[in-house]
Amino acid sequence: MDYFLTEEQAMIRDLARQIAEEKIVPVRRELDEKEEFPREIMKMMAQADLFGLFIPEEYGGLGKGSLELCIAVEELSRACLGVSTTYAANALGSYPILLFGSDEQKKKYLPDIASGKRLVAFGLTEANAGSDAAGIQTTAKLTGNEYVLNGTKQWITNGGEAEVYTIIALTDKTKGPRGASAFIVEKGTKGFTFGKKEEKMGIRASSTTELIFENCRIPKENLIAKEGMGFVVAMKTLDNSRGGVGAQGVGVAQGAFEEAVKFAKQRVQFGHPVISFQAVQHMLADMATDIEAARALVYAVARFIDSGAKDVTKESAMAKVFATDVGMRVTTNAVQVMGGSGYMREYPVEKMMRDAKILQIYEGTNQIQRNVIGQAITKKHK
Ligand code: COS
Repeated sequence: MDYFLTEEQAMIRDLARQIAEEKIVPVRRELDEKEEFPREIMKMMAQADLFGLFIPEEYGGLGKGSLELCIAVEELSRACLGVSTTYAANALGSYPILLFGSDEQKKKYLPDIASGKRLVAFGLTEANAGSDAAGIQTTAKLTGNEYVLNGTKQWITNGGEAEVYTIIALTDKTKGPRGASAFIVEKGTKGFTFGKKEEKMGIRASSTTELIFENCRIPKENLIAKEGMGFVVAMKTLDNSRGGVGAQGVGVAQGAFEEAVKFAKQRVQFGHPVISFQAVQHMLADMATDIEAARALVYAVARFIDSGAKDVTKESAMAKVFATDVGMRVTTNAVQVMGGSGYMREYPVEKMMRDAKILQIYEGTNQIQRNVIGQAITKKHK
């Protein structure tokens, strides 16, 4: 379907697709099996200016928006969700600075993010604060000119690999979500270490670790916005990035669908290619329809965000929940269409199905997204 992309948006799509097909597809299985971080691929993406897409021109980026980022994320996800997660989590980690940082903070960090020199990670989740994000226990205490951080963040994408971390911690334990604040912490700061690299079901090329803060002192200038604004920074960050998770769902679904069609044309049973059977065609028809609907919603929400709309909470949750459910459904059905072959590691769809599962979990489970949408509807109609 024609999504009326500008010439520039089509160029971004073609560039990301070329990198995906030439550089990612040949190594994705190896990266998955060895749980290897895609450092070389990140370098190539940096050379292609893909890290600068969403960074304003005045800070060394290309000044594009959510739609361009979603287009790039979709193409990378069509090849490998492990790689696209690394790339998308960098944007997630950058949003607190981009949306709420001071001019000094932006000048200090955004140019290196735009060039791909420094990778970013976002640290909100803790052992006892997943869906209940306001339940974090990591603290940040102002002592003289420094904040002292204590606590542990869990399951942080790009952990250990990123140079810059945007962290949500409590500056006032008595105030609940209103006692949270956002900070920038650089790798190498004394008292900031990493836990072991997690072993995951999917997206195994991406790095996931704990972030451990033990009397970690950071300059007070590293506070983002004001004390007490941390929960809002986190929520607005997620509002801006959840569409990108939707784009991951579209991309992985597209990749799996193409594999299933290719296979169904070649596989002969009962004397005919299996694609000639109506049972298979109906599955492929549903998969193709799901993908178009998800892409249309993700692009529409990205355009809505780029229009400067103030409140995109409900819409970004809708894009995330719909497109990632599609990602899971389509990858599962791609395995089904390919039968025994689909289940074998020789073909890429078993990896795609394993990878897709995380999309229904991270950046807020799909149950939480439905809560968010439900709360927005309730608020509007009360
Ligand atoms: N934008 C701006 N402010 C927001 C907001 C948003 N999208 N969502 C919530 N807030 C504000 C609320 O307005 C409220 O402010 P006040 O205290 O001034 O009224 C405050 O934040 C707390 O909101 P709420 O009471 O809704 O918080 P809950 O503790 O009930 O949180 C949700 C519920 C669903 C919002 C939250 O826990 C959530 O999104 N969980 C999933 C977290 C997640 O995505 N984790 C993944 C980590 S990153 S991979």
